Amino acid sequence: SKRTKGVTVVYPIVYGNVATLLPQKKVPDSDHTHKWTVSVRGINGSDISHFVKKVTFKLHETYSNPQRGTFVEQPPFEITETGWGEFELSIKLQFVEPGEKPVSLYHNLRLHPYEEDGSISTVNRNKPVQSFQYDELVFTDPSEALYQILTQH
Ligand code: SLL
Repeated sequence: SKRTKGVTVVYPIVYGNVATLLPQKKVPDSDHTHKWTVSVRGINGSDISHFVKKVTFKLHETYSNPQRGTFVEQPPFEITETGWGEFELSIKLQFVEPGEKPVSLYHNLRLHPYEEDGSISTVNRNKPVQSFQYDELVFTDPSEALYQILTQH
């Protein structure tokens, strides 16, 4: 639909991961040590599907092809995998208005409980690890339809 003029809408989001240590030998014939979930949400876990149509999670090249670029078209926008290492993944958001440019976010997947000096904590080894960041999506002159969607929630 028609674009607004001179309008900026800022929408707060939270994205990141939780990770837990797998019980040993949980994934047969693999060296996977952790189970993790990467997600993107609104503040306080709120749903963003009123304006987000599709989220594509792009994983490290050590993941096999079908898993490497996984897209999600329904909330919750998250994926759960197992693995052995940390890496930077991208999270691409596509919006319900096709004219609105996709936005890519980058997250460093975290599996290990780090101490302040950067070493891996052994005492906290069995506790779930969380790494989330707050960010803002900035829409400049969104379509009038998207403007309505973003501001009526
Ligand atoms: C590292 N630079 O060496 C990082 C890369 C990649 C982690 C970590 C693959 C799992 C699978 C996986 O966990 N990759 O093979 O399905 O630490």
